[in-house]
Amino acid sequence: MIFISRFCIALLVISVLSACGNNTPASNDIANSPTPVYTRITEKTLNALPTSVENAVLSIQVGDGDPIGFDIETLEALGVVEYRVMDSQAIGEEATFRGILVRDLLELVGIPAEASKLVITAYDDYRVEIPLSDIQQYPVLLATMTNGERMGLDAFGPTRFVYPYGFYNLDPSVYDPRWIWSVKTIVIR
Ligand SMILES: Nc1nc2c(c(=O)[nH]1)N[C@H]1C(S)=C(S)[C@@H](COP(=O)(O)O)O[C@H]1N2
Ligand SMILES: [Mo]
Repeated sequence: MIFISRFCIALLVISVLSACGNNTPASNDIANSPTPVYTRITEKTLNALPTSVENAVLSIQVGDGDPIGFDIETLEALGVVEYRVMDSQAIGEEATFRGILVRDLLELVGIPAEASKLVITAYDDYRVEIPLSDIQQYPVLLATMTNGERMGLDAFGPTRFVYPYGFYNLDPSVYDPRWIWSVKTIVIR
């Protein structure tokens, strides 16, 4: 009898321990989302600003500084992550977006202390302003791939801002316009 109850306690201890060690993934974001938002695909290998990029798809400008051109490969050298999200606006269904965290791009180029927003323009001349707080709070993507494919201008590329809808409570009337596609210039102001 004693043997059996000891055995039961041992079983209980083992099951509790294994449940604890169950590797429940913690949120990978600064602002707490109930579930981890993104999966990391590659690590960062880029640590210096690119110079004389030939096939730049976009430029980023810090204040009144010179625009810094980035090609897709250089952007992706910041480390690629992905998440799946409903894209009701452009594609009209859920899609897996792969790209870099805008946060990582800003960290590379540097954010002036007085800066408060990003002013972004697209190849179709659409323009939107995004508060820097978005980038700090949410894992906003600069996507370079949708469902495993590069995006041409006709597929909302070559790069596109993607917000983690579904992981956070983001009001579409505020955030839909911030899903800017075909990004041409980003100015930190
Ligand atoms: N490049 C670009 N991105 C854009 C837009 C655009 O016209 N051009 N429209 C924005 C707006 S206002 C919204 S609501 C969403 C969806 O636009 P849609 O409803 O015109 O498809 O994408 C945003 N991103
Ligand atoms: Mo819109």
